[in-house]
Amino acid sequence: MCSIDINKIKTNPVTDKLRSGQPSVGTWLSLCSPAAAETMAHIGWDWLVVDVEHSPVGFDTMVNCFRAAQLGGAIPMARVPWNDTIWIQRTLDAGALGLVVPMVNSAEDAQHVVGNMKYATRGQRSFGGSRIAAYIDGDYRTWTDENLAIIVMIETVQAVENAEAILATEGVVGCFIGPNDLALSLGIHPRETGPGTVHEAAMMEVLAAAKKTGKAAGKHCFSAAELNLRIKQGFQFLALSSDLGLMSKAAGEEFNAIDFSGGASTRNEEAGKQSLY
Ligand code: 3PY
Ligand code: MG
Repeated sequence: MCSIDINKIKTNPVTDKLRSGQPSVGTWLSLCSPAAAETMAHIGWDWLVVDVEHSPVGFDTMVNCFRAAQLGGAIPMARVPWNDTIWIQRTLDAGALGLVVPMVNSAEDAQHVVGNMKYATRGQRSFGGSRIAAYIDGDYRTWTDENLAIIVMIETVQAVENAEAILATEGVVGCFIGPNDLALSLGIHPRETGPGTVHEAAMMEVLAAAKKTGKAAGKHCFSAAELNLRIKQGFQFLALSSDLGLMSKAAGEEFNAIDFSGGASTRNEEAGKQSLY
């Protein structure tokens, strides 16, 4: 038989890094494209999150994005559309090695996430196998106990108030701040954020809760400059933009660098600025 060597996954490097206090950086996949996922995986990100909450990705395409991410060497993850038993179970069975779960507002919500991601007796995930089990070094069922990256989103005022209880929930590996929804919940525009704002103060409260509970705090960042600052502050699970955002930004910058004096096209000051991520 002729075969190629596909290394088995021993532990989840994302979970390992977060538990040992290191930063772990990835990006979002919003383009619904396995080809984009594969290209992104080769860049070197630790993980790639398929955004099933805010992109029009279909289930089959999500699975192909997981395959492409893994082939390129990135840990395949997803953001499920909601804290929902069926979505969590099906997405894990489809091959995600970690989930980002939106709108987790209380310890009870966090327990719901953990319970749905763990098999009995730690939780109530039904055991039907997962396509990624074939790539795990060992028994997938027991591997998941310690290795799935369980990331809960803190993106409302209520969640900030409950951050310590949410993060203290057994099984939660870390949290991820959604800056846009947090801004809306605070009653401000998503652009009215940054140093000196109520938004920044709320984020620092979440970071303090993470430090107190020994869990990882994270955030969606808009630029590498911001991401570098967040690492210095102690944030760990950090996303930089998305495939869509990065493509749009790069294309906009290149487009506007064209010499339009001969009338080839018209400069577009808004190019590349439409997408937040
Ligand atoms: C938000 O900004 O609300 C997000 O969910 C980012 O991922
Ligand atoms: Mg959000």
